[in-house]
Amino acid sequence: MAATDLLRDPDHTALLLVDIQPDFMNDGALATADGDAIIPGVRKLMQTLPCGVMVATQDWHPAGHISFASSHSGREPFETIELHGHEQVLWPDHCVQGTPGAELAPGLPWDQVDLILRKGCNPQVDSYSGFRNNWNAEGERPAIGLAGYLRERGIHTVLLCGLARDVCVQWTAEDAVAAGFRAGFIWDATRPVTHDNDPACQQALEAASVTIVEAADLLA
Ligand code: VGL
Ligand code: ZN
Repeated sequence: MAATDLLRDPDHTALLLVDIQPDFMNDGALATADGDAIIPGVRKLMQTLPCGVMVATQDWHPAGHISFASSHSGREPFETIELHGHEQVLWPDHCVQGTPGAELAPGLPWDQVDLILRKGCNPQVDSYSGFRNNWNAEGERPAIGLAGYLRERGIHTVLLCGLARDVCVQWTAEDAVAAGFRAGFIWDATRPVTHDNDPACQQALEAASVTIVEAADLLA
């Protein structure tokens, strides 16, 4: 799908701002590759992209969250374990509820956002996507309300930006398509936690029918 097709119907299009929080930015607890660099582009999108709804997600973990390496004795950040039958990366402590690193990043017009949706609040389950938690002990990925919200607002297309490209933005985009939305992934308004994941990330997005676009294509 061409970028211009994604913007055919601004009233029915939402901008999703995924996890733009200090802990994912330069010098953050779980820094992406130059996350700071997306801020001017995201600001421009928030100010000028014609869309009916803006939603921000916020990674929001209780202290001692199961995804933290520090919660597993003898484990280091970025090791993987099996959790509820699936591979789980163990992360450095990040986005702990109420801490400065968990706030929405400074320098963006958050007042204009319609909905701020917090995720990752269950101490025993991780949550990458803004639509669903990762798998729980019952092998389910319970939805957290975003699809219903967007549908009630008449949205059929979502445009995604934020952090991290290869984790939460990717999972949110894939789940958006699975929930029946058209999805555009604004590549240059994202940054990865793992740089060599870019080809795999692109492939996964294409396989999921997510359209990869550049901000300039949408603002032209
Ligand atoms: C994220 C790892 C752990 C993200 C959140 O926002 O991409 N990554 N928690
Ligand atoms: Zn997290």
